[in-house]
Amino acid sequence: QSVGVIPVPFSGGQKREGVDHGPVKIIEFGLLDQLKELGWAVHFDGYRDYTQLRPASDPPVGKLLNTRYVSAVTESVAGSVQAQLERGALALTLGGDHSVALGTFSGTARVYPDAALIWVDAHADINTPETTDSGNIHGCPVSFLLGIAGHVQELSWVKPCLTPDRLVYIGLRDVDAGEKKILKQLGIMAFSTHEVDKFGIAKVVQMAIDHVSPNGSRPIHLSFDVDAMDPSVAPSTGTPVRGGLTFREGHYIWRQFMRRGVWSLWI
Ligand code: DIR
Ligand code: MN
Ligand code: MN
Ligand code: MN
Repeated sequence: QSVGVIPVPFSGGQKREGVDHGPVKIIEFGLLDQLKELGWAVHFDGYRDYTQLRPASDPPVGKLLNTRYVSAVTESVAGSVQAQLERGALALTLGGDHSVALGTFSGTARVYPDAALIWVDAHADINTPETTDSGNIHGCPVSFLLGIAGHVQELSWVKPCLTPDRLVYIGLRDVDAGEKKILKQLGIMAFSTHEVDKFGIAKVVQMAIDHVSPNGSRPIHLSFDVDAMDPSVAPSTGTPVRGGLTFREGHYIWRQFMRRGVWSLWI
């Protein structure tokens, strides 16, 4: 089994520098060797300099910040993910901030149009250009993927490629008011940390998979925001939220997805 590792050292989807160091650090700490030890054939093309895609001028589009930059980077990432999947590999994207999921899921949907999305995060990242308070696109990717963001010319390469029934959340505990309305309106299934306490992580993961991929019928894209984890185990995130997943709960989720689909990790 082959895995294509795609590092995306990018932080333009939010305001804090540093999240862009994630992929380099993860690889420096030995990810590629660890994957090889687990028996994976590892495909790694090295680092791309995404800063070259930074436009000279990138004024706000409504409330959205760095829209052109995010758009260029994520469109490129979509192509990289698509290329790995087309050669039959698993795509493992390392962010970077979560705006990059615009690229990872869009690239996945090009190859697997019925793909489901499991979003592990303290946040729902389903703000629209209207509901966002921060203007950070890392809080908005899901609304663009669902096609409920309205038309944003600068991000028009992103096509609606997800439906509410193919989306499920695990780990939510910091959801904006506008996001709560959207989740309710669209009937999106979400397991907050409350449900993790109530049912245990094993049952939650099973229910999540059964919901988006009944009888294993759909390929699954796992989008894992490291802020889903408790800050005591994963402090290096731009937006820590207390009360997160334990080290073992986080590991449990990853183990259950081994060989099930397409992974990505966000800092
Ligand atoms: C917040 C934070 N809801 C926003 N989102 C984060 O900016 O829209 N997502 N941190 O991971
Ligand atoms: Mn996120
Ligand atoms: Mn984030
Ligand atoms: Mn988050």
